[in-house]
Amino acid sequence: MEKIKLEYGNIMRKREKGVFLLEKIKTAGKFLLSQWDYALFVLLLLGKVYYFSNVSGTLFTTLGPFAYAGEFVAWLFGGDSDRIFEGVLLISIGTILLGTFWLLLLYGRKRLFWMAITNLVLSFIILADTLYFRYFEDIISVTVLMQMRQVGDVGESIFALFRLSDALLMADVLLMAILWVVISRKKTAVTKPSGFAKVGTALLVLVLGWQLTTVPFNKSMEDGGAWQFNKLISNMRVYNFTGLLGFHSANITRYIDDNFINRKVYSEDEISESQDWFDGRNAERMPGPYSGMAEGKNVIVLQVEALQNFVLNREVNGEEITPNLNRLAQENLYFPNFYEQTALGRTSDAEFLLNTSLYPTAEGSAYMLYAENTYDALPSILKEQGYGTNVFHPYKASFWNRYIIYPQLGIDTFYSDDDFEEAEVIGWAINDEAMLDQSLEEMATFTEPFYSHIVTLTSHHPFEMPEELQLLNTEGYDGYQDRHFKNYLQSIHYVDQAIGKFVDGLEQKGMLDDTMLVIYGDHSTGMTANTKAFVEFTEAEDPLNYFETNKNVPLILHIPGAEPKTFSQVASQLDLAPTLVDVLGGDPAQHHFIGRNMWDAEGGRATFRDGSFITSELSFIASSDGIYDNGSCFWRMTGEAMGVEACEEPFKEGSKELQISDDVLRGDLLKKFER
Ligand code: GP9
Ligand code: MN
Repeated sequence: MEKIKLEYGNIMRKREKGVFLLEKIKTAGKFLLSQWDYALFVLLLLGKVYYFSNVSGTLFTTLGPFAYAGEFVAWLFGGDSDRIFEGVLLISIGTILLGTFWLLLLYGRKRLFWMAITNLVLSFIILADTLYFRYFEDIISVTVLMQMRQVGDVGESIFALFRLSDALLMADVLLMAILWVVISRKKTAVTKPSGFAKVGTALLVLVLGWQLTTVPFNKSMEDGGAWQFNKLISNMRVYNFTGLLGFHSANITRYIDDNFINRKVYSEDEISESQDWFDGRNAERMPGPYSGMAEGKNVIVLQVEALQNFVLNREVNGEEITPNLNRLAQENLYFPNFYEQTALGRTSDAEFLLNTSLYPTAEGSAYMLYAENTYDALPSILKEQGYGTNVFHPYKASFWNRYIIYPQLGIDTFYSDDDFEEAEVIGWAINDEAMLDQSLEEMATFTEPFYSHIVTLTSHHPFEMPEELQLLNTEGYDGYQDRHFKNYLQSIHYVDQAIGKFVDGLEQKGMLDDTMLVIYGDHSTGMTANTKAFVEFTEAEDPLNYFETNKNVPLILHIPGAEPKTFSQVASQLDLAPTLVDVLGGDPAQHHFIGRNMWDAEGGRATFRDGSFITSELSFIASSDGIYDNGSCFWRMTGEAMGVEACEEPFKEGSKELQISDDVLRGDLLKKFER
């Protein structure tokens, strides 16, 4: 009897335990279910960022919801489902969770209130980005907000871009507000959820959000994205790795980091030391032989994508690669020893060198990183001399942040992709021939004098041309391992024709005699020592030749009335602004240019971002570890390797210039100099 009783008690206890556990699960389940409002809120926000991705034509995900769920589960169990990482879906969910998980700690009216506020803020950001994108093809960054004065001018047009569907982005905010008012009036008792359940759920969501944000982000960084993310080509490129909310937090973090946490504050002494350096440089300036010769003339600067000097005056199967540039070089002033100094900012760095005569930054594009700075820029200087200033470039205005920095540099009008009429697209944009033709037609209507900077694009890597425009006979070049070199020749041959037509057009319109024309290449082709054909063609087998060939771009100057002449001195993109100001009748010594007058045959030196340099006698190739002693110094005449001591003097001068330039940018020093 005793035994039976005991067993009965055991069973009862077990049963009670089971019931208790069941109760717990039920409460937990109930609690989770009661979070449906939060889940709905997350879904709504996800829908909104998806809306932005649709408007901006960017990739949200490549899979439909079911296929996605399938692949996701497969991935969770160790499957190799990389497609779930395509687009910004995962990171969008992750960042939404990170931004909102704290709402789970609240309940009842309080939660609804804060949910409505969060919704208002986030929805407003998404709406603002949507409208902004329609106009600028860009996301609103801190820099954009800082430059609101310029953006303000187009404010009206932005609102004209409002679509009825955009109202959906804000509709639920209104609903939430109404709901809140209704609930506030009713005095219903709400049961307080257990603190454990609240905190547990919030923590769970926080961890989930963190994982969904960092796993896809780290993955894309490892897959080669880090370079693009850090280089800051454009905000939209960053967005592709972070999603919309992620973009804003990365952008704000970077801004705070640069401007507050890691900001170098320059003392009065440092500022005046830097100013003294410029004074010293200006004291050395001498007027050149063409000083003032083009005063009052129009200026057209033709910056040609990836045009290098090695193609000039060279033939393939008996045919000139660049007959037009060869002719122009022969009939005008030609600098065969002109070097490009761009760094990570590629085309934008070449523009920056021309405009400011400062070095590009080592961290990324100055156009992106220092768009708010004060500059002593060529377009502004010419503006003061009565010039109308403009840029023609048939690509997205937001690329390289051009539309933001141009007003800062003194550019009045920027003709970007939408301002050109439709024409055959080659590579990234409408072809150079059409672009140059349309630009010329527009220039012919300008009040004189004008300054036009044209940035071409057809000969962009990978240099592919449509069959019918491959007009150079490259027979015999087909056998090479890769087609890059052959494509490059075809592409440059085509661009050369387009330039020829453009110059003929200027002549026919009677504009050439009133115009100073400047033609140069922006940077190297990106072909490396592995491109056998390129190395063979340029005889760049040894490191010195390879180095010099890659940095060498042509410079041709047409100054009305000047006799043709070839200048053998070393000059660089940094020297463009002071040289042009001098020829145009201004005084470069009144400005803050690091470059020199190109006519100074003795002092020519091209220093590159890593400290390497070329002078008429010496070439120094800096070592990638940054240690001076590990670099290589050459005597150029013979190609002989020297001890590094022989290169020390020009290296030090160049390094000083790089440091001055970096200080000017980091400390926005031009604003602080006493003028
Ligand atoms: C696009 C163009 C790109 O606007 O500047 O050229 P890149 O910088 O890649 O040489
Ligand atoms: Mn370029």
